[in-house]
Amino acid sequence: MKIERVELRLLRLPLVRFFETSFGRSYDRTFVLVRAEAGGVVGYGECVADQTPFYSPETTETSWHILSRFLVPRVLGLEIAHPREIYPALSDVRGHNMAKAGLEMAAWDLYARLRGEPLWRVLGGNGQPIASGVSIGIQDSLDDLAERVEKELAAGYRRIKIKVKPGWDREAVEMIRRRFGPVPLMVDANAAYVPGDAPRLKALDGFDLMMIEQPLDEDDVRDHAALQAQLRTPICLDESIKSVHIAEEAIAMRACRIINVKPGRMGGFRESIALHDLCAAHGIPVWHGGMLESGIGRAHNIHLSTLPNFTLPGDVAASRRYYVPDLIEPPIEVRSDGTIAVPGEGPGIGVTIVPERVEQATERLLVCDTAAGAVVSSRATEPAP
Ligand code: OSB
Ligand code: MG
Repeated sequence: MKIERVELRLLRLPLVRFFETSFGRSYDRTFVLVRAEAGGVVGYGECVADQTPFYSPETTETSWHILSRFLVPRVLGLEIAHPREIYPALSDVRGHNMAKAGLEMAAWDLYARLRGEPLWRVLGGNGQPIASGVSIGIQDSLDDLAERVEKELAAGYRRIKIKVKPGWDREAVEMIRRRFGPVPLMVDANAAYVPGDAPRLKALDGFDLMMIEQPLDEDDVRDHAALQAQLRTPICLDESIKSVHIAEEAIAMRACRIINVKPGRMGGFRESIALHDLCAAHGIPVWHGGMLESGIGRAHNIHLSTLPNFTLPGDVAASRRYYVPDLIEPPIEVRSDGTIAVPGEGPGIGVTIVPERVEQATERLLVCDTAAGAVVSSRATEPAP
């Protein structure tokens, strides 16, 4: 397969409802959509870098820069037998895993479509429905939080995750246990605590949480190990796990008992599969994280979630929690048993993208074509009203 043309689009989509984490509140999502073409067939990838460098150092603009200036030129016209060759072909570019993943995942979708196969099959999954959980952001009040939890449990989701930070942790968990009983519950701190907060985190030990996600800084793998030794609740690492190598060290140090897989954070599917396999070999269960993806990135996540070691419900939920309308039709739906079916409208990611909605959300467009050797056209548009 030879990628002959790549289109980058900067899209902006308003969120149905704001999403707040320990690092801030968002009302919309701006991201780069990658469209790769070979032999008249097209594949898509969604780059999950955010407008702000608060979850990771990458942003929408750094991903645009790295993709257009360094990554796309490395794969355009490159003859490859399999998309697993993409990540190594980008290895002289250090870091920028989200930018790499956007392009690499478009190549996997393209490869599956060229073969006429669903993405899950080329990834090594089983294509069965996945168990879905929700990530509920920090709210203005505990009553607002209770309302959100009630709504998501009624929708059937298999576990509730709430975002926490110092000052919005124990009280929130206590309220949920008091009002909703022993529902599957976990918390995600997005690195909001420091090692000195250990007593505060130990105070959560009595609430039978499934796990505490990323309490400390992403570089504090050893501090996570020290914290895990004091906690009964399993620690799950998210931000820290930026490579298979770091995951090996974290597992060896017992810094976590669970790992969250996000292809954007890992640099794409190749490294995500390697992480999945490493965890399986060490008895570490994994679940699929979310980055507020549109239906396109969401579809990728669902396919990967059908690999066998994804034994815990992920943050891959229905479209309607994020974007109405979504970029795809029909939207991703959760069923009353809390599962999501793998989209199967055709090969690859198996969703139908609505071109007018993509066009409407486009703020910038860049087309790179092998025929012309480089960029053949570029257009900047005003944000859609
Ligand atoms: O830490 O998992 C996270 C969203 C943006 C950035 C980081 C995270 C999240 C979520 C939302 O928790 C998951 C989702 O619903 O897509
Ligand atoms: Mg997280």
